[in-house]
Amino acid sequence: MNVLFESKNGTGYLTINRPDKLNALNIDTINELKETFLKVEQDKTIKCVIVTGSGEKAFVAGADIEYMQKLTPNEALKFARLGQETLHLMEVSNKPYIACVNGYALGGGFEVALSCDIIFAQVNAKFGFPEVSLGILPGFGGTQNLSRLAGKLIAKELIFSAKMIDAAKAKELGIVNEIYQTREELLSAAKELAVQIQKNAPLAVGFAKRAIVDGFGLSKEDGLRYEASLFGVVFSSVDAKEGLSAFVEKRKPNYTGG
Ligand code: CO8
Repeated sequence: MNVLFESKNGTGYLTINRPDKLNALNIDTINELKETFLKVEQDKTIKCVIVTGSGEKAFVAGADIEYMQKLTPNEALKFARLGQETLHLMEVSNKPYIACVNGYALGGGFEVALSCDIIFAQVNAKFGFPEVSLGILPGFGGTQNLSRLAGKLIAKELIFSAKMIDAAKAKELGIVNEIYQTREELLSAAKELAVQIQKNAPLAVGFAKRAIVDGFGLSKEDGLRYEASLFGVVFSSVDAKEGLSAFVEKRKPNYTGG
């Protein structure tokens, strides 16, 4: 299995698992990722997902170069579309995805992290887009997602130069939420955040994600209208009634997801 998945107490733990190849994404790994994301969507008990890589050295060192080398241009285009569609499943999901970047996050690996909602990094993390040094360009959404997250100037500098940056620089550029010293600290911080997210009303968290992710491409005015329409829908939910009543009645809310 190139992708390991288990769920415990409402949190899904997804591990990209080809440590001998620094978790490089070949077609089997992309297909397994896609299957896993689709399963997560169907499982109502999973409220949040943590994504990491196997081994000590890498989150994901990119798309599998040996695999890509054998592709025809048409197959490469299809591979890029499959990778984009697969990673996009995290963005269209209402469940928050937390990347735990434990080492190299290069090319397609950086793109996996950029498709997550929160990025935590271990101090040894290295981010970069080496593609142009290989004669290709990012193809799993990197040009779009990095410029949206960090701005076009930063995206152009990193993508044109193919240079790697460390976790501290990535945090300075707003690409990383927090940095942790050890892998244990990294995973336990992600778990703690997942627990904190799960205490909240799932529909409200999901709709807040929609407002931020889908609203990003809209004009401010349209974004505000979109936010208000989502607010109206969430306001009619069982959990909204429960949350507001619990506050007034000075008790803890009991959210059911309705
Ligand atoms: N693909 C395939 N194998 C890889 C990859 C990769 N991306 N990265 C590492 N490996 C393999 C190595 O070949 C090696 O295998 P083996 O032991 O069988 O020789 C093993 O993993 C360990 O790697 P190294 O010995 O190289 O480890 P080092 O610690 O010396 O170096 C590096 C670590 C710096 C991360 C180095 O491995 C490296 O430069 N890797 C390639 C990084 C890279 O260029 N990534 C970007 C790939 S392109 C991409 O992601 C495009 C995405 C969009 C695709 C669009 C579809 C067409």
